[in-house]
Amino acid sequence: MSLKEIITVPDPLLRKISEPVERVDKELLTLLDDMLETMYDAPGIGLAAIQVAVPRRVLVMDIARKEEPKKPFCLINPKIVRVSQEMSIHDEGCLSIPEHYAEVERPASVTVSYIDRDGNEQERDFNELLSRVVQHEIDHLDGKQFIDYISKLKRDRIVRKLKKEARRANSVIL
Ligand code: GNR
Ligand code: NI
Repeated sequence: MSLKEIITVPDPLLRKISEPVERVDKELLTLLDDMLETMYDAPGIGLAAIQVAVPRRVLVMDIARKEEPKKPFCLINPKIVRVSQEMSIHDEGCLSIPEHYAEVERPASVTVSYIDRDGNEQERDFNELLSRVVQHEIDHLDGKQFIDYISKLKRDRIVRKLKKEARRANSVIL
């Protein structure tokens, strides 16, 4: 297992539409393990493959608290097949948009079809925080980020700050 580097805005890779996985093989299972390790290390409660620069439709999640046993989810080729009419507003953050948060309105619950790490087709309802995270991660697979839901003014301000930080980080190395 190994830690992967998490890419951040404005890396253009984050806008890429990820490709479906064709088979669940050893290489994919290693990617999933590396993603889980990277997510726990960050720490975060979700991670999409594109955030570690792999344009494949896979995501991992775990919303268990530090003191609770781990409860990892690995979803391959996830697809939202049903959304609730009820909506919910919640503060979101993103490991690829460090230190910025915004309220986002999304369906309160969703039903997602996916392939699990044993290669079996699954369909599952997600509510509350897991619903929030699974929608956030599936957005990443389509090149979308939570800042796409906020005003252009707020989005531009966040992107400008992150660009400035990226320049600063680069010049420290150079
Ligand atoms: O760690 C994360 N927390 C979070 C909080 C509210 C809504 C979504 C998330 S996902 C985020 C990790 C991440 O960036 N996943 O893509
Ligand atoms: Ni994110």
